[in-house]
Amino acid sequence: MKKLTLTLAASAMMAMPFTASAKDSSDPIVIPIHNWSSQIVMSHAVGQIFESMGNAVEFVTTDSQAVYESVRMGDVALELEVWEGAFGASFRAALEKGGLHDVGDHNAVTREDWWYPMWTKDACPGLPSWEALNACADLFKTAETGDKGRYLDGPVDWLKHGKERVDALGMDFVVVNAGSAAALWAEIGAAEKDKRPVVVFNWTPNFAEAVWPGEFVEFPQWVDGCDKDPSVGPNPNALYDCGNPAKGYLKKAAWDGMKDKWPDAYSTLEKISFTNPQIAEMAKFVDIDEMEPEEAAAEWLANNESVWKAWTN
Ligand code: TMO
Repeated sequence: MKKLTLTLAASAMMAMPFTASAKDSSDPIVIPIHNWSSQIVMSHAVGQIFESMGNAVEFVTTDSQAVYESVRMGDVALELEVWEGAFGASFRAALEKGGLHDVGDHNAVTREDWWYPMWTKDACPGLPSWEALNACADLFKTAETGDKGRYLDGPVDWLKHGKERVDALGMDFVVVNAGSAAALWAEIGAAEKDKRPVVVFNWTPNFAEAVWPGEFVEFPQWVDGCDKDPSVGPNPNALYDCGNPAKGYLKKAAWDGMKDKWPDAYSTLEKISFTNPQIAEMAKFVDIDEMEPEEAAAEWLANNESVWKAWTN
């Protein structure tokens, strides 16, 4: 009797490898959360997808650069939004050390850079060139920045190197770091009333493009090495004398151990791919509709079952 059971179990197992894979660990899959809305909502959406497959999930708020070290060490299992412009350097550094890998790109094109709402161009018609912006620096003067223009950069952990760029290109701007993404939207919103010229850090895909028509400032085109080799870019003696990539990637990354520990979840992660409009909508649910991230994620999943169900089998 015992022997028969074993034989049945063995034959059942032999029939399985190409259908259901090995069972995922019951340990929670730890997903890192950062400080911009699409990443937070996407992380909850993917967490809810994993839960629908029977996995346990935990969220932890982490620094958006240090997270690559956390993924590499297996302290968190994955990262869902590796933006080339902001995180390419930290991601590549962690890849070289080993312990994490590239799980493929979302079907999205990203850009992160200096940006202005369209009314700014009425006051400075030579835009979007950075030289024209610089010639209009007076328009952006504030009490805080004296005789220089004010550029509101992202929170420091996004490492946009705005100050280095201003120095490298000899611009008449002072770089101020926003305390949060919300401070960027508040700056644009406040300027909108009297159509005051402003230039702030922004990115796409994001909800903002549906609210405020605008453009990115065109800096010297990004070339590989601009952040590593001073001779690359127009200033032979400086790093960061280029814009960010204008057609950047958006990648997924995972801890090397994820595949063995949670093979079903890993196989879903491989298939996950969000588009620009889907990512912008996730941000909109929070930044315009004022939903909580968990709620926004649930709403997105409820509206898009045919998209994500296909990733789970
Ligand atoms: C990393 N971010 C999308 C905020 O530029």
